[in-house]
Amino acid sequence: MAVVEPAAAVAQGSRRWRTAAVLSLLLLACGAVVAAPAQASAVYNNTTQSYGMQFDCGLFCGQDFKVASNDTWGWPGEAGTYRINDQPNGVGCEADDGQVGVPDHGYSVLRSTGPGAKDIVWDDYRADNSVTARGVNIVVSGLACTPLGARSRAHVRCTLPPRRAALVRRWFLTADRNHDGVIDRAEARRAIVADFRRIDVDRDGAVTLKDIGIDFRRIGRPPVVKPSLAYYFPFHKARGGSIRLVEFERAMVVRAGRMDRNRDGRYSWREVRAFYTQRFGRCRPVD
Ligand SMILES: [Ca+2]
Ligand SMILES: [Ca+2]
Ligand SMILES: [Ca+2]
Repeated sequence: MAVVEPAAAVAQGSRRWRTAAVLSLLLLACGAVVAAPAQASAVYNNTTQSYGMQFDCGLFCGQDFKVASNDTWGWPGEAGTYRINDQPNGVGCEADDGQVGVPDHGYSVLRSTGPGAKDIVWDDYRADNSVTARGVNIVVSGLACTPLGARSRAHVRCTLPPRRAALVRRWFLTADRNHDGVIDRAEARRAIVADFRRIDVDRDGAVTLKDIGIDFRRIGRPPVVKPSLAYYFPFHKARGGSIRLVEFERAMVVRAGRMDRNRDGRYSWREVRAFYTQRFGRCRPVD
């Protein structure tokens, strides 16, 4: 066994202490990153009607859902962007670009201003319950905001509102890791994996009701979490209490397939912008 001289032992101890301190600081720093609060994107429908909604939480992440009267729907993880797209009710989207979709978005509350499905406003809140937008008007469906309902696309011109365009562009540039202007299959998969990790709030490799509960508590108005994962993730089809990456990826790849117009397995900015313009664009007639 090697004998350590007292002075050397002190120096060695000092080095160990410094190493331990550095490691502790690194762990603390990593912990701070891991513990950074994700924010649920939630919709509180405090109206007398149910509404169909479109939700997007990343370039290849999103789904459509319905939120019933006096009910709540939400998705764990960081901010998302959504719009009402409820053709049977004849409701379109908020009248201006609004605040929905900014990174600090927490939740929205829908309120009735009259008896009809179109008589609603919504208020947007950050996760700390401060208001980002109040009483944003809802536009009746039609050319103004819903190209999906446009009868003749040959006679309308649709564009993405600036804030949403900036958000989608940011998603695109993040996903395009090699900066060649196109997202290939590998880049798309990495983006989907990153989205999955954001919604797997407790990082146990599966998305469960626990993740939803944790994240909803982080916004100041936690709803009662329903005992059905399929309510929050309609693609899940009630097959058990957890969603693994493979299931999430399968669902999101199907969704992304609608984006790949020329079927080459890659996503250009033009294709991505067209997809999101269809979902979130504003249209006006052209001569
Ligand atoms: Ca690329
Ligand atoms: Ca989890
Ligand atoms: Ca393509």
